[in-house]
Amino acid sequence: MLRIGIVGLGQVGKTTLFRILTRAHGGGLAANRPEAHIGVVRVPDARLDRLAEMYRPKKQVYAAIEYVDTPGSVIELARSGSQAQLLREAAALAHVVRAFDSEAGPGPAASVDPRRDIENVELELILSDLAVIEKRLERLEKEIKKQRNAALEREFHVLRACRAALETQTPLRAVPLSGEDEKAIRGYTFLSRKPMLYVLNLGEKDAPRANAAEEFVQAAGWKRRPGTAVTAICGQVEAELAELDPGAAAEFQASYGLAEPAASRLIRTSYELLGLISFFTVGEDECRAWTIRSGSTALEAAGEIHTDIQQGFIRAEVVRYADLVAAGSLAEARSRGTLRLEGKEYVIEDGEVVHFRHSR
Ligand SMILES: Nc1nc2c(ncn2[C@@H]2O[C@H](COP(=O)(O)OP(=O)(O)O)[C@@H](O)[C@H]2O)c(=O)[nH]1
Ligand SMILES: [Mg+2]
Repeated sequence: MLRIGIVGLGQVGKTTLFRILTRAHGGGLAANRPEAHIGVVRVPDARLDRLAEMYRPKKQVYAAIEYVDTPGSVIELARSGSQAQLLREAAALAHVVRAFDSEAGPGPAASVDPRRDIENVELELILSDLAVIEKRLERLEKEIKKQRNAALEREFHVLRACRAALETQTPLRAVPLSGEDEKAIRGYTFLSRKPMLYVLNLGEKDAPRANAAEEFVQAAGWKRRPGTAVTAICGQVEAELAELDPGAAAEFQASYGLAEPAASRLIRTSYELLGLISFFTVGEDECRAWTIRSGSTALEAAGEIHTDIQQGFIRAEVVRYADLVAAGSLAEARSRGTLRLEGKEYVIEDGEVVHFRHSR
């Protein structure tokens, strides 16, 4: 399962966010490590809810992501060899940035300055990657002198290009690499290459603006960088929301002018940032959302469900979510011609309902 690391300076609301996500979204602690908490969080999806209303299945299964709460400050983690592993294992990082006033500010820099905090953390990730690259380049140079080796030479050139970028303080996620080049350095799990979700943790008075993270971005004059996304949340308010039963929560939410819990939006944004989409399978036993990378083929999607379905793949019956809802059933969608038969190479789109025909 894909894992997202919740990182940030100390006392910015990382654990608060972790609790909100795991409590309000069907989460549970998947594992307990002394140094970290890992929680499985389901991806809210109104489309799946609607499909379940149609089919009344015995089971309804949402897509899920893992979040890991990291201790202390991400700066210490990045500097410490052993603890940096927590960061390396993550497919993406969610950087909680303090935008609320508090007595217990994050260390010596007690003032609220999201842009400064973002840049400090970015710099730390860049320095961490630079240290790894410097060491590796030294060794590679010697090895290449001893014997010609195309793979090592490719790695050498890619790392040199990466180093050049880092030296101008460009994070590696902003460096475009070909598929082959990306493969050559994938094993390093560079920290500045991980997709980054900035989570502005707003004060209570800004809670109604939590839907408008873009406004904050523009006000702060940030340039949008590749591989990043921004969302806002009010940790305090959301923590209270997560404690309430659904009816009271809806009222409380409305009183803050919020259309939906910011946590739902945050989870969806994480999902999009990772380039993930959902397709659905439906039936009386189970209605389920499956996670695939955008651009995946029908054959790859089949493999997500079961290798037997992939190996015995015959055809995929595909209908868009809205067309299925309009038709009311797969049979009716078929007679309306909105249900299509597709082959192995068909690229699945977000929200499609798929039924695999297979020979096993
Ligand atoms: N005022 C305010 N306080 C918050 C908010 N989010 C977290 N806090 C407080 O900030 C402190 C640190 O929060 P915590 O989640 O433990 O931060 P961590 O060190 O990053 O894990 C706690 O006292 C929280 O109650 C918020 O949105 N507004
Ligand atoms: Mg904490």
